[in-house]
Amino acid sequence: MKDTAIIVVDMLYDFIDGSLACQGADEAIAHTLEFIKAHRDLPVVFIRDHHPANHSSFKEFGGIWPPHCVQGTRGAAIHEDLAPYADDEGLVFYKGEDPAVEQYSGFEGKNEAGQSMGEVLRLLDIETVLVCGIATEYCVRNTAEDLLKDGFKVKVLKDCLAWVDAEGHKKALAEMEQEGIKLA
Ligand code: VGL
Ligand code: ZN
Repeated sequence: MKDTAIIVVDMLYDFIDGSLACQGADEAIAHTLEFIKAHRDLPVVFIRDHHPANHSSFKEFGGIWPPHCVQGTRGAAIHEDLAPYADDEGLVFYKGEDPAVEQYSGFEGKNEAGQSMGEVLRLLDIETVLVCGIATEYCVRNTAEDLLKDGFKVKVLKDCLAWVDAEGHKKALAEMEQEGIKLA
């Protein structure tokens, strides 16, 4: 029985070198790859922001972000160094597909079979989740908080994060720690 899973949030090209490139992304990817290789026995779950071209989070449609992670584009793809570990479609969860809804958290993301991440983690008997990804202040934080609320033990891998804003990143880490999320 496996009781720990690694959760990789939005390590997608638009957050790395694309329209919403985040600070620290290259280091975060290198460290995530090392971590995965050092823990080959742990399941790796991937979250993918996956927007239709008219998503309401885009400035042109009333939101605050440039267009990003549009379905079918390079920007929506998992970084090539990590992609080989995303070979089990059952462990890849898509979010942000409803044009009307901003969905920072991956918790309600759905895999190809329509199962939610929370549901699949339960089926796998996961108790502890090690969360990394992009961006600390948005999708990482919201995903970690939803997991904590649902009863998982949550650790955020500090060296495996990238952020929109350095101050926002630090503040988000401090607040997550206050809430009971561990930093590892
Ligand atoms: C994200 C902004 C918009 C994220 C997703 O993954 O943190 N940020 N969509
Ligand atoms: Zn998005």
